[in-house]
Amino acid sequence: MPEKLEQRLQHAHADGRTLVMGVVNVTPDSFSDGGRFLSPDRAVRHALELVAAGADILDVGGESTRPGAQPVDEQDELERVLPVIEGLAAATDVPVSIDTAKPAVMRRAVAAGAAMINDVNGLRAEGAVDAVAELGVPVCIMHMLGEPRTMQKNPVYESVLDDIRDFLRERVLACKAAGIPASRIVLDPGFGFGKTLDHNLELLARLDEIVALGHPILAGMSRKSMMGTITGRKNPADRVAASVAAHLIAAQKGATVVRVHDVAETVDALKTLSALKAHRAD
Ligand code: HH2
Repeated sequence: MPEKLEQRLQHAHADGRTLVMGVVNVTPDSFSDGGRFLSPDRAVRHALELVAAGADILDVGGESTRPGAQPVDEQDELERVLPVIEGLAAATDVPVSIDTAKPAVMRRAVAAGAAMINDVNGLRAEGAVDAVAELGVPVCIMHMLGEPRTMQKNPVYESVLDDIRDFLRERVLACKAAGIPASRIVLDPGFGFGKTLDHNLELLARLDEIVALGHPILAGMSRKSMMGTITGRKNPADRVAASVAAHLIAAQKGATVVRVHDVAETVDALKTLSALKAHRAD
C-alpha cells in the first residue's frame, strides 16, 4: 500500500525534501494554460504526462484565480473537475489535490477520489474549515490579500512577512479549533495573490522564516507575472527557466512542495539539488 499523502508530506518536511505538484487547470481562462485542457480527456491525458514527468501530486482546478478572473458558479466548477478527478483516480496512484475555495466542491472532489484540498482562500468561506475537518485529508492554506478580481490593485502591507505569518497562524488556530490535526496542514504565502514584485521577492528571500512556522510550505510561482517582470518575458510559456530557478531557491529555503506547470524541468532541478545535498552529507 503506498504511503498516505499526509505521511509523505510529513516525511518530506522532516527530511528536507521537496515534492512536485503538477498544475492541471480545467478552465477556459487560466493565465498560462487556459482552455488547453478544458475537455476531461485532454485534462486527464495532460495530467498523466505530468505523472510520467515525475509529479508527486496533481492539483486539479476548475476556477482561474489569475488577477482579474471572474468567479465560477459551483455547478460549473463541479462539472469541470469531477470527471477529471474520477479519471485520474482510475488511472494513477499519484494523489490528486482539488484547488477550490468552495466547501461543496471539496466534499464532492474527495468523494470522487481527491486526497488533498488546496484553498487559495485559506478556508475562509463559510463551512470550509468544517468540511476539511470532516474529510480528513491534508489541506493547503494559502494567503491572499483581497480577491482575484481586484487583488493586484495597489496591495499594501504593514510588513508583508509579518502580516502573512500572522494570517497563517490565525488560520492554523481556526483549523485546530475545528479538530484538524497540525500534521494535515500545509501553508502557502500565496505568491502573486495581492502582492507586488517587491512583496514576492521579500517572501522568497525570507521563505525560511515561513518554514519556521513548523508546517510543510508550498510555493507556487510557476510562470507567474513576477517571473515575467523579472525576465521581461511577456508570454507565460517563455518563463520556464525563471520559474525553475525560483522554485529551486524555494526548495533550498525549505519548501516541501512546489506547484508548477513544468514538471520535468523542475524535477531535474530538484534532483540536482538533492544530489548536492547527498554529496555534502557523505
Ligand atoms: N497559484 C495559482 C493557483 N492555485 N494554489 C496554491 N496553493 N498556491 C499558488 O501559488 C497557486 C494556487 C495560480 O496559478 P494557475 O493555476 O496556473 O493559474 P490560474 O489561477 O489562472 O488557473
